[in-house]
Amino acid sequence: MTIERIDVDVTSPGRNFVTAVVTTGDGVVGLGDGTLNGREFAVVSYLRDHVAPTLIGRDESQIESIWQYLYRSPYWRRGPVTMAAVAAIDMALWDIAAKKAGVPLYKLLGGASRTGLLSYAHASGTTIEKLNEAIHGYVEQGFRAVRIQSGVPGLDQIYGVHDSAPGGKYEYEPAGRTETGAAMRPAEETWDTAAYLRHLPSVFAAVREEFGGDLRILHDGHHRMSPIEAARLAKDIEPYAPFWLEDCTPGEDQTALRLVRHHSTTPLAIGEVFNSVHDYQTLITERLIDYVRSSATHAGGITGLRQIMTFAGIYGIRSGFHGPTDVSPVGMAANLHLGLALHNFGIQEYMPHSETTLSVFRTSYRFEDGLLHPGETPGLGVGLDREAASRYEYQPAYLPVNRLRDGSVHDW
Ligand code: GCO
Ligand code: MG
Repeated sequence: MTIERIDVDVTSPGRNFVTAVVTTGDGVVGLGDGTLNGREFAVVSYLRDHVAPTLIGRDESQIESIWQYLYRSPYWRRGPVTMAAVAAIDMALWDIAAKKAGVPLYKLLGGASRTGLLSYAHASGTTIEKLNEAIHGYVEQGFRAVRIQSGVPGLDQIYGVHDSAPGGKYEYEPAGRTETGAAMRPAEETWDTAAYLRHLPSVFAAVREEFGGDLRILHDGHHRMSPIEAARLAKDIEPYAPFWLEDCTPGEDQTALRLVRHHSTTPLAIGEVFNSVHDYQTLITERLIDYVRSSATHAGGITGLRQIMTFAGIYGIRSGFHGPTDVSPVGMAANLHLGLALHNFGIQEYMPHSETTLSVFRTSYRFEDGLLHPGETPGLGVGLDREAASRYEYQPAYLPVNRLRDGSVHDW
């Protein structure tokens, strides 16, 4: 059969999502996530104006060939916008292939290599006490791994930190905006790396003391440190046996991690802003990381992410796929099907979507006893209620900007 039409849906049930809806001549519909937080319409235009017209009438079962065509034919390769668009189409084609085969997608990717995917939750608190309270909540829900982010004395709002109501849902969403007259800008935060480096080891110490050695604890440095600062942090938290330290330096400088590795055995994870296997070349061949942080949504879909994981597998590097709420339920399902099938799976980030989001995207994945499972529905197992989706109009929103105390722009 062939691709008959490609629609690109934009909806904002709680936050913005971009979804490619691919329909074949025999009426099978596949979904693909192309959400790029804060740059959604760049992907929409790439898909609508430049990709969709070239694919009508193509054999939808030629997934690899179409991936290579979209990657190589425009001449301009890689980049987050391009690769999110490639991802949206690739996921939709895999969804169609598995629906036609009548099997959950993981069965086309090699079948289940495990019973479920170890997952980590986001725990945070403005103080160590509130953080510990949040961790207790997740442990009670069955999580065996948590990411810990804590407030830093002297700094106001910072990345990843939010107090949730005791027992309540964690719905931290950094994308927003400020409006003054005609101007619409991202919010601004103030950052001080020295204050953070002084405080964080005490957070790790307190969490280990409260929860003992079994709980896996992770932390996201969110690109803010220089290589030598990151080396110091990795060394200072090493006694508390972190599961990983994520994005300790800005990812585009692959060689920065040599210095961090040189000083510490803290496992490192990087790559949520990467979009191709080439972004990982040095990191993988020099064994500078332990976990790949890409998502199917931002790394060219299942085909792109699988390339990365095949390469990483040769070096014993495992997956830790990106799963924040700006990866849609469709993108999350793609991560889960691939993760279940991969040999070198490590852990999966799990930030549950809001009830509003889940009233539009109907999922069949499940979380039980600390493990996620993609479910047995044929395809990706996610349905999009397009009628409900059309009621949630796009809301312009941007990730915050970070400034040092003297006003200079810093990495957020
Ligand atoms: C994570 C990420 C996210 C990003 C977000 C940006 O580890 O989950 O760092 O929280 O900030 O995906 O859109
Ligand atoms: Mg991160």
